[in-house]
Amino acid sequence: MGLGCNQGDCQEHLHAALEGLAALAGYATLALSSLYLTAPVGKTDQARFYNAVVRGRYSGEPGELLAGLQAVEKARGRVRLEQWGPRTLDLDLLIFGELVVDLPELTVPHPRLAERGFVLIPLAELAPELIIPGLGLTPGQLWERLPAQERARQELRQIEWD
Ligand code: A4P
Ligand code: MG
Repeated sequence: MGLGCNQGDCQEHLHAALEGLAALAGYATLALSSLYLTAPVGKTDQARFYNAVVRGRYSGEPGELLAGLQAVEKARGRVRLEQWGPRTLDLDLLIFGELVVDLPELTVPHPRLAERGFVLIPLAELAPELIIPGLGLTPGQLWERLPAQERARQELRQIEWD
């Protein structure tokens, strides 16, 4: 899962998200990446994001996990005002084992994962050898494939978890 926040006390929102995830039935967290402060991608005139990635095990269906993620977002007061706009908490389902899903409500692997350092760099920490289903490359290879200028623009900075 990808975790993002750029509104309010992000360390607090992200810690609450991790607790919310841990409380989902059938879900267990296996590993948490470092925390990164990152320049906004997509809609660039907004505050920097705090981003991290968690790896977990889930015993149910991907659609059920997505519903669980949305319930955790909602519990943190997330209101959807604007696509790609500021948010207290964004939880994205990045990868679900070997699965490739392309439905209106759920695309896995996450469709924009390959252009996003805030996903690829923390993912590379947790799973450097992972070949991303449907893309055939590791997170590090996908990152290296991006133009150097774009990588620099994303300004990934590793910071300490509180
Ligand atoms: N959806 C489909 N597939 C998925 C998936 N794999 N994981 C659907 C999660 N959701 C998925 O998402 C809109 C709809 O996507 C959901 O109803 C779900 O059915 P949303 O979270 O409601 O809306 P959003 O997050 O505003 O839009 P979107 O398109 O998900 O945006 P992203 O891709 O999440 O990007 N820059 C930095 N530096 N760091 C960030 O974290 N995040 C975004 C948001 C933009 N720029 C950023 C960051
Ligand atoms: Mg999202």
